[in-house]
Amino acid sequence: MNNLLLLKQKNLSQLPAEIGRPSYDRGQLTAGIVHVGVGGFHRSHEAVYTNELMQESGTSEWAICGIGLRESDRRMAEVLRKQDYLYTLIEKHPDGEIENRVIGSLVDFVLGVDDRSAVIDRMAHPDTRIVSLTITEGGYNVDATTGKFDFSNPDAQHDLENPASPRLVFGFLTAALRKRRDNGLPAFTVQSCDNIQHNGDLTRKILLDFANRQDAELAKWIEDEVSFPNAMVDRITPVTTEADINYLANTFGFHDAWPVTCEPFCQWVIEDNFSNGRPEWEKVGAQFVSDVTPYETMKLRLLNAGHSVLGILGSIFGHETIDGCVKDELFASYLRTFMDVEATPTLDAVAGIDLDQYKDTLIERFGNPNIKDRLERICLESSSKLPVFLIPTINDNLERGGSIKFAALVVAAWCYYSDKGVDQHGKELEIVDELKTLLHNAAKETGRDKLSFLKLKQVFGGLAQNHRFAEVYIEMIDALYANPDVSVLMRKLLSDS
Ligand code: CS2
Repeated sequence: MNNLLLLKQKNLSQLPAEIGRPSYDRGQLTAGIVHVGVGGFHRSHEAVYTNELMQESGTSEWAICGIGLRESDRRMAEVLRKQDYLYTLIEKHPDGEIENRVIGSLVDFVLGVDDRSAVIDRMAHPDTRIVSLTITEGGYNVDATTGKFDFSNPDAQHDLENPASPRLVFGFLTAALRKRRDNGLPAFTVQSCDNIQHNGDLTRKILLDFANRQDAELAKWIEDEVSFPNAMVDRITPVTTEADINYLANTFGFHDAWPVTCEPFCQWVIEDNFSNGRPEWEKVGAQFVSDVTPYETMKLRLLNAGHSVLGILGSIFGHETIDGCVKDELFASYLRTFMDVEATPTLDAVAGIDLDQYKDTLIERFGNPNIKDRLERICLESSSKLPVFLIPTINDNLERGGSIKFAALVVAAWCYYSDKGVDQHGKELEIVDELKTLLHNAAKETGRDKLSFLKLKQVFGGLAQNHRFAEVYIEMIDALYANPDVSVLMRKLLSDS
């Protein structure tokens, strides 16, 4: 590694010609966007759209300052600082073609655990016009039973008592907005980029709940001045591996400690509702619409739920990646049937989109053999994903008398997975979930009470009380606990349908 060129601003001109790089002057940029949660997805999506825009139009006011609020963000902060905030985007096509380019839209990074007031100052800076978020589905601190801000979280109590040194993103947003108001600055837009239905509306509601408890007058100002556009975001971005780092080193002779790998497909549909200006992302492929609802429902219920179907069933079966699942005919046909029979009937028509074609494309995207999207990533934090991706489809089908069995098997398999923590061959599954212990404790009671897992209200709401669902679910539980080879049940459901 010693003789490798390091990815840095001063070395950009020495990179091999086939590596794309910023042609704009990074020294002239100001950070109009402050982004909380700089992981793979932000770096394959918003940062890329913004990079393309700067490349195309020469705009200089919308560079991005990254923010990390957790100790686990320290490595990203360090890597980016060493690389002048540059990183490589490795776009992998299904035919084996790979396009590489260095992205230059990130220009700074503030690590909140080291300096909380620096985060507030950055958000309150006159240059900042948008604060965007990828804090994951679980990061919104929603109390699942009330749908409101969860004040029982100890960090929320801390934030109420220590407004100048908060821990949760909502504490930071409140403190920064207070500072802007007091300094006579316009509010920024808060732009969620997470996979949540009406992500902007939810962010608004949760932030107002919190701000109201702290300072009702400020909450009123936020209500009047801050925009929260809803958006649908999409680009499959697997976890970066050593192999990605080695690929750049071995093929092109430079060292990037944390590149991002992704598929070529990319989509961003945004409601055009910004309080303090916005980049012209439509010039580089984003779509601005007045109502994003049908797009987000389509994506959450087909793509994200499709991932969860494969992730949970595939994990128990012993598959390792999404492309591995869709190469297996049984899994591919189960996925398509779930989409056609259970998810699609709950969707509204989407202007300009043919749903059959959308599903075909999804299956092609999932099958991209060069995107090794591991099922561990898909199953990560299932307890905050399934309530958004899958359970609304079940509830809609219960209401409309539609099919529920394909989704019910996923829930039953999730119970088995949480209970045993191994696949059908006894191989350990690494479960990473905020509610891991709760899920495990409920699932392991299944022998005594077949509905114990389903009774977890914070995940399933009132599903256990629904007789039709409970009956189908119990049938699946019985079958799965008798024989954990999930493919037998999958085959049976497909042949019955
Ligand atoms: C995945 C998403 O987290 C998940 O379970 O479904 O990360 C998915 O890859 C992205 O939303 C694609 O846009």
